[in-house]
Amino acid sequence: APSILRSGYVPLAWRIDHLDLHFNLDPVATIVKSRLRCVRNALAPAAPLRLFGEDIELLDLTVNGAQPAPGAMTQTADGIEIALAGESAEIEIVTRVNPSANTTLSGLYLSRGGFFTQCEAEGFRRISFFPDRPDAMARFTVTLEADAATCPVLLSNGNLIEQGPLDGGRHYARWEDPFPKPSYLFALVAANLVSIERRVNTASGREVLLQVWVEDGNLDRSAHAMDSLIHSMRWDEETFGLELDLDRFMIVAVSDFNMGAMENKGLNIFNSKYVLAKPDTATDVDYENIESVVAHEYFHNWTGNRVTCRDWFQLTLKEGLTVFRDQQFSADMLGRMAEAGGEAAAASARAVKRIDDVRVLRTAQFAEDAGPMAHPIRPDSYQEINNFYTATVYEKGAEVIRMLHTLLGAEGFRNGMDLYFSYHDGQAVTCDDFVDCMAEANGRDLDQFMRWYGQAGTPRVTAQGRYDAESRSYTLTLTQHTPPTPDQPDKLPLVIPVAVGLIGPDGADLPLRLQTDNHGATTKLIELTEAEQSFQFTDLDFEPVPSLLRGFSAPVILDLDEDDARLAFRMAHDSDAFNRWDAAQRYAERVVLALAADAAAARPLAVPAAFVRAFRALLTNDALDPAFRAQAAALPAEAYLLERMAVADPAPLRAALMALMRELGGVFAEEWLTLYRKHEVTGPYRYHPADAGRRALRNLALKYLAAAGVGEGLERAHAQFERFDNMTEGFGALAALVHSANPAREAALDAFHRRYRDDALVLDKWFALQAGAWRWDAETASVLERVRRLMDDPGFSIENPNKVYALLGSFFRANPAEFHAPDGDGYVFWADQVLALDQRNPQVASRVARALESWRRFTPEIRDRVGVQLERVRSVTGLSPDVAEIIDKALQ
Ligand code: DPP
Ligand code: ZN
Repeated sequence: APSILRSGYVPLAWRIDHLDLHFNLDPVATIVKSRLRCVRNALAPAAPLRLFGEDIELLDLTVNGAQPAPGAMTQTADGIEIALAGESAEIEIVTRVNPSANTTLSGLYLSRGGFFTQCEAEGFRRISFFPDRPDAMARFTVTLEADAATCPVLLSNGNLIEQGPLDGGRHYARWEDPFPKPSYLFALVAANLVSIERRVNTASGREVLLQVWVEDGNLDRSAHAMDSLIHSMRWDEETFGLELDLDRFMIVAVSDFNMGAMENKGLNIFNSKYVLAKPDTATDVDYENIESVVAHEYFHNWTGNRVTCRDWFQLTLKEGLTVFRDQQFSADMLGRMAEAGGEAAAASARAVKRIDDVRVLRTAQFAEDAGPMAHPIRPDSYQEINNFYTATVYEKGAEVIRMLHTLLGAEGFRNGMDLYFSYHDGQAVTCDDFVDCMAEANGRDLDQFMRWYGQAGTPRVTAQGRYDAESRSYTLTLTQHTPPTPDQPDKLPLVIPVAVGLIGPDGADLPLRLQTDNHGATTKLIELTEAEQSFQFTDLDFEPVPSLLRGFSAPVILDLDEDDARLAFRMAHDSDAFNRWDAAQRYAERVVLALAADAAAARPLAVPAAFVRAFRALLTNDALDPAFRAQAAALPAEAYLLERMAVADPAPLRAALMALMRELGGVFAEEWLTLYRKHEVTGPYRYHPADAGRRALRNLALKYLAAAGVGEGLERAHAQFERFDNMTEGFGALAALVHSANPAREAALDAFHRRYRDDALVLDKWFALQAGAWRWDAETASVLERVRRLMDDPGFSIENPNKVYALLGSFFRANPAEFHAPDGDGYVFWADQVLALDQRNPQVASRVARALESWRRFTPEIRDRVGVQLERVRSVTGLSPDVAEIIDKALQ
């Protein structure tokens, strides 16, 4: 497929100032009538009106009430063009679409008998012919007609202005959205749903109606989403002075959805996974995710909807910024809840949230940035925009915004945001427009900073320190280098904010004195802007231990030449919770990779005694918050470690991880059991970081104990599984049992299935757990065999994205040792599934396809086998552009 270039942007020749849509909804033949009022754009080169359309049938089209003149209308590869005379025109279009045949879940489709839409990025063209690009902003009026019995609820964007019955058992509703918006923010829902409602006042005293719509029977799972919505509204009012601008705001849960959720104006449509929660079906992590996704979509109302993207290359303008906003919100919420336990508890809750975010970044985004799909947060080209809803655009994009926040301070950042809305409210703009506002509001030159938007690849920062006893000074030399990425061989130095601390021999932070700044604070932000720079700290009586990049102040890989003793020291003393965790992870990584090298060379695996001592110190330090201890005592993710191996080799890595889990579980059996007893949570379930932290630590204890086969640990896991009343404990116990050689795990999996066989969301956990399971004994059948068998389970459906991600996604991404089993059967299975999915749903197929994009990092044996399957997929005719782009780039 041809690439679309960022440099190819041309402004719209015709603006659409109003769009009137009328839907006669029918499962197989929905009739869509649209009336567009077009106005010539005097600022753009003259051109015909260009309307995109895909998989829809054009029944009729008139221009100003008449058939277009002969030759005025032409068919193009992706729609139609109409030559228009004069300064304005009214176009009326009638199309027919078949929602029941739409398996792509993009455009108008059916889910469990209801009608739903998903239009971002380019789904609207699958509904009606339209200038379906984000800079075409129009005022929408929408009329829905549907069968009253099967679709009693009719929703669209904005305000409900009229509704009533029609002949033949049908009814209608008319909605009007007062704010101009691009077509990707259009939505409709016509289904049999029920809602919980709240009326609340905005900061300025306007009463607004909030609704969460779910299927009958799920009302008892919607309260948390509603609470999260109200918290999000309050937070945006307090933090950014941004208020809800509509009279009503709706969230709708749907079971079949490609992504997490969608911020359609006033009518957010959510994957039900990010709405529904009650204690016995949702874990603490589910509760946290729901809160943050509800916030994310709500925050888009300003950062995305009121001010939107000029073109899709600017996607990070709304996504990076909105992810940053939801991360800040969650940190504030968790910190606020934890405050009851004191200031330290609040700080720890915030740090744990930061650790979670960075884990995701380092695992998913760093890998992407080092592979064939590497792209800047603002890409220069794409073949299929759906492939660019990536960890880079979202998570690295959020880190770039965070760096602006760090460099400018909270107040400076807020001033920049205020200026951004004052200049651009109601517009479709670019990333430059945003950064320009930050620069102007703060009187700061951000030209060099803009390189973060244009350069792909994870920068590597190397630090070297030199202490001079005579001058009592410490010189820190930092260098930066960004490796080449596809199409970008050479990189320029970036602006990298580095938060620095220096630790004295007693473990306490030292006051920092730099020539340029003599405040004596214990953490100082320095700005690395050149390829190499030195910073001199003075008044130091001892050689300090540096703690760099505190709070993960920039999305870089930090290469620090630290010996084991220094890592153990920082693991015990670093006052920055993030860096303390990071020291533990670095130490564990070093140990695991050394064990993996031993395993590869068939040497015996022995865990170094110094690491065991450092681990004990961490485990038994009761001054540390349980949530933090759970984070620091968990081994780095297998996928992350694979990425850190010089040549990725899953089998010895798995052997190393198993050996380490067994060792740490066995050696510290008493410590784990003590922690388990001590941190029991009593009373009814509540979603609260203090309780969640204790449950996380206890579940981790069970996991280590089960891995080591400690009898009492397995008994505890069984007991917890037998009488759980919340999913965090129930699933934690089940996961521990599955994470062991204990034969009773099968009975536990069956019992769990019996209890939840009719609960789609809980069943997803059951599928994912088995697909991601390790094999603790040689007799167990291969996980591939199990995955194949589970595809026949009545609860599985290849048509439902959540099921595909739970079963196939977990196997391909979270179980490298089993997926990459030496027989190579995993790759044949992968290719079969990609090809089968591509027939139905290219977006889901492409996500699954991406599981092998980094194949060149693996051993020659693996590369040979994967290469054959990649070629096999590539040779199939009729691949979607989505999958074709991924496979092409992987093979380049
Ligand atoms: N725009 C959506 C979101 O990130 C993705 N479809 O919220
Ligand atoms: Zn978003």
